[in-house]
Amino acid sequence: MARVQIDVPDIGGSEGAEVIEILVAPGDTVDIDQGLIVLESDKASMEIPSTIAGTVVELLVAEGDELVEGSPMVVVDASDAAGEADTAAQAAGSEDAVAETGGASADTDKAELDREQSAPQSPTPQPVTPEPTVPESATPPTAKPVAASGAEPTLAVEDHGDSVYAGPAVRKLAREFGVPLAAVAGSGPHGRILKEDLHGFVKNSLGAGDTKAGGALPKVPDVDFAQFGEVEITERSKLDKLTAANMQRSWLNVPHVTQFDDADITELEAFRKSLKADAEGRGTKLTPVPFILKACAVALKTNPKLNSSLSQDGQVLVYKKYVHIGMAVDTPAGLVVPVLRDVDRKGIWELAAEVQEMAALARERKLKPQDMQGGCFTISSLGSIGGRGFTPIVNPPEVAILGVSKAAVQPVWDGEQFTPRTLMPLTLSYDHRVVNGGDAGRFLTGLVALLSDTRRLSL
Ligand code: CAO
Repeated sequence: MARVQIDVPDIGGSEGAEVIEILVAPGDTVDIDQGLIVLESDKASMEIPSTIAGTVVELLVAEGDELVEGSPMVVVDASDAAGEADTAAQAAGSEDAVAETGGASADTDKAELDREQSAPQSPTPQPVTPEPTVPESATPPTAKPVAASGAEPTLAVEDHGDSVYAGPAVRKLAREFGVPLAAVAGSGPHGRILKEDLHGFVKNSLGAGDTKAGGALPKVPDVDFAQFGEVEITERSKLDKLTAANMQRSWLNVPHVTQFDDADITELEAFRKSLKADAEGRGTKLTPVPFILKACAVALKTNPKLNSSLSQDGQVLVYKKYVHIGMAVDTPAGLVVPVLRDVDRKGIWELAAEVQEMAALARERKLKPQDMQGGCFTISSLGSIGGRGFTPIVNPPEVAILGVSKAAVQPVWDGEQFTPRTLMPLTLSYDHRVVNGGDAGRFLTGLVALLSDTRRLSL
């Protein structure tokens, strides 16, 4: 009897690879090319095959171990004649001895090898001197001839744990999808599971709303509310349905973070109220919104990342040199967001008139599609409605949105005493793929400074 230690072959690259699956157990008989363990590195998953036929005597690894080339994996006992011949030949590294076996081709599925690009070098078997301890009941191994070029890794292997036939690439994909391979019907030779089988399984599961396979959104079940009391069912407006789809798309795609602050608008309010008569004379109304628009335009110019958009593939940022700002308008038909153009180039009176005009058009449903396009940033002001704060949802492809809540007079400590100040709560939600906390913090702090001292708007 000869015990042979099989080490990890050249697996390409110096970094280690993790043992993610052990395919054999002590007492198992293995053939040449039969998978022993599956390793996974950052780049690939690969099955490491046995180079000899025999009986597994000892496992030298456990799942989770990090292995490198030369790490001992398994000890195999090759006790029958053919096996010993092969073993001796390989152990000695003798090409001649291998050739004497007839140089027959290894039992490797070449088509699979072509399909799945994971090809570590052959493991190097090393003889182990101590006497083997083979279970008496162990089935004698049946050695197979080895190709003159040495055994290539076999990708079509039997999963001894669950009788699943699949190669490492398919196993890796299944792990990524969270698909239990035992649930997938294989269409390959001998029921082998192919990538196409896995794709089909995932597609069907998504169609059936089966979330166990991963990926699909769990559905909220429909409920017959009439069983609990009287109900009235109404059709949703097209606008409401469109808004719902946009909100969900944003919520699912954009990693949101929301930042909070208060702007001290005491002076701004005094100034604004002093202009009330002027506003009436101009036939308009001066609310805090035009000041907020103007301050946002200045802050966007100073913090251009918040005036950018991310390309769909995430590779580039598009910085816009213009500052068009959307303004959410609450209408009986639903939410609409007309866009005010070139806010950075307009004065407060011009903006005040435009806010009124756009809000009126929105409520009368007279906005044209182009009136709602091209926004770089959005303001959602609930200041006239109330509330102390809310977290708005980013309006992609924009990367940030400002929520404005109702200003209120509050006591503020000035270092010596509490003084009554008018504070306006602001919340900034942003796409954290693009905007970092620092960017958002600088933007919001700058905005608060501008609104707290409107003289800065002219700087
Ligand atoms: N704090 C306190 N008072 C405020 C305020 C604030 N932050 N913002 C506005 N106000 C006051 C205004 O000054 C005005 O009072 P006065 O007439 O006494 O000055 C009053 O509230 C009404 O303002 P308005 O609503 O007529 O005008 P506006 O410029 O403030 O807002 C618009 C215009 C179109 C933004 C607003 O009407 C609107 O539709 N807001 C809703 C936005 C929305 O739905 N967002 C949620 C989107 S997500 O579902």
